[in-house]
Amino acid sequence: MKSIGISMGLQRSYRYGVHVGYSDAITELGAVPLHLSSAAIVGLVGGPDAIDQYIDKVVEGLDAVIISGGWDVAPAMYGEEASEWVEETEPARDILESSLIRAAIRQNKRLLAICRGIQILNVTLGGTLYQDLPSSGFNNHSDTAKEYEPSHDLRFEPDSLVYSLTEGATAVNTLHHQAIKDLAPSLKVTATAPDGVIEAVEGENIIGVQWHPERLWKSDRRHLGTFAWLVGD
Ligand SMILES: [Mn+2]
Repeated sequence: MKSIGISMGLQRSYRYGVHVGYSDAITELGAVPLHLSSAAIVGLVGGPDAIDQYIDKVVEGLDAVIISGGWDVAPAMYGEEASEWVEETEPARDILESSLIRAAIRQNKRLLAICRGIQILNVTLGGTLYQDLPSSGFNNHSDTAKEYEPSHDLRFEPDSLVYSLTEGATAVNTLHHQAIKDLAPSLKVTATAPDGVIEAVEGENIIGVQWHPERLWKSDRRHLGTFAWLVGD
């Protein structure tokens, strides 16, 4: 039985948490979800190398990793000052997830990065983010009234993995106010929104999506496809 790591983050009530749709998807597919929070690394001494060594051991025990949604990535992670539009951040989570991403890539484990996940993925691999979409000239991508249903269309690269996995579902929910700006060199864009916002990227054993399939698959099974890829052989 496969074990799938799922990152989680601080909630506004100062409890660690993550939407149940991620773990339910993994359970539905016959694998075991294991949640990972920044509490795993805050007590480690020895700096970044010690964190990477520890997380490398953690990932050795996993078959694949989900980097989940959450608060904003701290702009310091991509060398910028935070603008007035940046909301809550959790710097320890940025460090945890960057380390998980590097370990998964080193070990050729599959990686599914969702919402905040696609953003920290891009930053970890050398890219940057729009700190806020509406104030950067894009549409509002935070449609919380449609958390569990499609809100905007997608334009897929037709030969992409994510297009084949989602079986023609061309509209998605949208619960983000940041997005990829400069793309990391090792990633390619495989879907965009009508206003040009990057909505999916792929790399070797990596899929990143800006939408939330964990909140769509129970009403539309096509959105289980990316999780099925993650758990598959
Ligand atoms: Mn969107």
